[in-house]
Amino acid sequence: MLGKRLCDLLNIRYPVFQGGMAWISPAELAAAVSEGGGLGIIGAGHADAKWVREQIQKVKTLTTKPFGVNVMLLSVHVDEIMQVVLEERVPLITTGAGNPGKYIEALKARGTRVFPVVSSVALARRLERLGVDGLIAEGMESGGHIGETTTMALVPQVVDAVNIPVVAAGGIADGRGIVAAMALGASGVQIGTRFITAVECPAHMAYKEAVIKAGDRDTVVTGQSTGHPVRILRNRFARQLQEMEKAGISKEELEQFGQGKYPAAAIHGDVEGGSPMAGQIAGLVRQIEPAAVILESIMKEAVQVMEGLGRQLA
Ligand code: TUI
Repeated sequence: MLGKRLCDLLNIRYPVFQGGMAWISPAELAAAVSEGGGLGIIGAGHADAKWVREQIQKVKTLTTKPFGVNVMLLSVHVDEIMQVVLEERVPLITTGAGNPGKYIEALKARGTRVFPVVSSVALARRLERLGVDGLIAEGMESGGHIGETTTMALVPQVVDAVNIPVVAAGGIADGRGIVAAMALGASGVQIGTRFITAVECPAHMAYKEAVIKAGDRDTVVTGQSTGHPVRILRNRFARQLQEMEKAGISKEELEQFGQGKYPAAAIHGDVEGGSPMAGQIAGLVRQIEPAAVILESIMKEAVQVMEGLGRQLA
């Protein structure tokens, strides 16, 4: 069975984490993914602690299966959110956009498993020493805030550097991607972009349609010059940002211009003027389907691909 070690550790059926995407991964999506056999994850993003507590309490009413919370470490609410996670005894957290080192001891003491996202071997090693339960090695194919290394290159290097389970993220949206990640030594995968088009995902329909319409070259990385590289669907906002960067506009003004642009796209549907984050694998996403159907079809495909490969090599 694929990913058995991770499934046994976390008490889940399929070794698939749903990426905890800011604004568009509330309790409904997380519960649908967990009910479907994966690990549903509430995306805290920039939300405050009260919202995060409400979502955790709601997910507990919607499923008895394990779930997670993604804590975005650049959030101004991060300390209060960690407090809520402790109080609510969340089974697992993932972290993004920073080093969660100072929170690990308290989380472990409460039995919350910690799977930080890393984009480098150095941080992976440091966090293993601090006692995290696993890592998510996220390549630059991902949507949103990214590192510099591709999934193909990052995953085997992180796998070789540590002795804890590694979940691969970035550029994975189907069964082939799952098998490829496992071949690189990953124990599981994290999928974000494909779940934007899940029926249970509250992303605006225009955002879902933009993901479905996107082709292989339709994402760009914004914010390189401000030190916060963020991959989004290619649009007017990205072109405007690029022009401002070329014109030498200050970092502060660029960041100001980017403020609030993600909810504008994700929730209000302004996919041209906003910042619709998506990974390079958007070109592979074709339809709106329930989360459970996505999980069943990618796992069925993964098993078929594995069997096919076995026959080719035998
Ligand atoms: O976090 C993400 N993806 C995100 S977060 C986000 S919200 C945001 N808003 C404005 C600016 C930036 C972000 C949208 N998408 N993915 C996980 C991830 N974490 N990718 C890369 C990293 C990362 C980067 C550096 C993790 C650790 C890290 O370490 C820095 C250090 O302290 O060593």
